[in-house]
Formats: sequence, structure tokens, C-alpha cells
Amino acid sequence: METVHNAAVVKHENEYIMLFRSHLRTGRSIIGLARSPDGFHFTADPQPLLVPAADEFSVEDPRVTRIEDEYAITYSAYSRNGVRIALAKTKDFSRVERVSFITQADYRNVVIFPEKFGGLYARLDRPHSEIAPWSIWISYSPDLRFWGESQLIMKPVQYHWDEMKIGPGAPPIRTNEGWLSIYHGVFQTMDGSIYRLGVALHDLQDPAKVIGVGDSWILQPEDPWEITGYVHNVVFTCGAVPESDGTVKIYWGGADTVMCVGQAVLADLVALCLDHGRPAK
Ligand code: BMA
Repeated sequence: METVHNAAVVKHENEYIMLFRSHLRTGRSIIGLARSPDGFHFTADPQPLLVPAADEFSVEDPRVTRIEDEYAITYSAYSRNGVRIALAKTKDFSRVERVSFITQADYRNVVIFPEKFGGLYARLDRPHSEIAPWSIWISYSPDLRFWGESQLIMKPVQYHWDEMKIGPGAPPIRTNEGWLSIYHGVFQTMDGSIYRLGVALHDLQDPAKVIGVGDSWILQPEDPWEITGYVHNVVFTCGAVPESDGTVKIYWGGADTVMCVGQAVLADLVALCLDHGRPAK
């Protein structure tokens, strides 16, 4: 394993379970599993949880959402026809059922909400096209397999830290004021691009409605292991764990090489969305 980065984290039966992406020396990635009693100290299982299937080259950037009594895992799967999002399910993180691809090519960063809206599951996703580059969309599904009613809800904003690309990061977290979404934004410079994290708040009943987007980023590459590594100047999140004391543990990959964790007060992140907003699109 060359790297351990871009990991999803959930709490399952008194343990923090981390699904991490790891580059092999082939240049392709697998998804490994690590466990922790406290959310800070993790030990990896010897065997990976997911390796590329016969028609895939690489599996990357997992997200995990608990839905009723099981976990839905979404991840980028590099196929012959481009990068697509695949869905897998597990109840216990030892047996995993691969369900299907749930997008066409040129999609990434699919995060599923833990609740239904009007009888449908919802996800934030990030297709890419020339006319609507790297924006956040929402889609709905009756069964997690078939998705539709897609609409664009948030765009990169010009002359802003996220002006080049945005994408969903951690699966949305329920708060009293709305669903908090921690997303990544990319800014292009003469020295390459910089990946940072920001926050947006979605209406509790109608998550297509973006109530507010924080104007400033909440995290940028600053530590040496975020500035230098496999890909320079990257902080990239795939998971965050809300705690009962009102804090949230945010997990992020540093420079596509290592995993980092930090804590924030949820109410502060919500306030940033509501008080210092930038337009959603
Ligand atoms: C994105 C994805 C992420 C990665 C980021 C920065 O396009 O490939 O996995 O962390 O670029 O390299």
C-alpha cells in the first residue's frame, strides 16, 4: 500500500469503521477497512474490503450511509467507459454485496442521505459536462438502484475559493436547521489546483433547496502532509461523524497520501452557512 486516504467513516456497534482508499504500486486503488475504539487510533484489517471487479480498474473514494439496518457504500469505479459510481451494501462490514453501477460515466462523489423524502431516497451527486462543469446535483430513487428526477442545485462560483469545481464530500448530517453538507471546492492557480472544504445547508424536508452556503472555506491544505504528497495541496473528505456533544469529527485525506481528522462544533458550521452565505448557483 502506497497511501491511505479519502476515507469514509461511520460508527457501527461501538466502533468507528473507516473505509479508506489505497493506491497500490500498479497505480490503481483498492478500498481497505480500519477499526478504531475512539475515532482517532485506527488499525487496518489485513485484507481489503473491496478490490476492482473483473470489469473495473480501480475503486476509489468510498462514502457510507446507514440506511435502516444496513450500510450503503458508494464508490468511484474506473471502468473501460470512464469513471462511474457503484453501489455496494453491507450489514456488518465483513460480507459486502455489490449491487450495481448507479451512474453513467463521468460521475463522482455520490453521497446518499440517511432518510427518505416523500417516499424516495435522495443523493447528492456530481456529473460533469461542458455546459455545467463539476456542479452538485440531486437525484431520487425508490430503491437505491434506479435514480431520476435529477436537478442541478449548486455551482462553483466565479472569483471564489471553489470557482473551478465543487463536489459532495461527506454524506449530509441532520441538524435542527437543515442538512449540513461538507463539500470540496477547487481553485486553479499558476502552481496547480488547491482542494479545500466548505459547507452548505439543505432544507430538512426538501433537500433540493439549498438554504445557505458558507462564503469561506472551513479547511485548506496547511500542514506539511497536506501540502506535499502524492498530489500536492489537497484536503478531500469522504466522511464525518456527528457526536452526541454537538461536535463533528471530520475526516479528510491529505495530499492523496494520508488520513487526517479534526473536530468542529456543528452549530458553528451551520452558522457559517446561514450568516455568511455565497449564492448556491
Ligand atoms: C479528485 C479525485 C480525488 C482526489 C482529488 C485530488 O478528482 O481523484 O480522489 O483526492 O482529485 O487529487
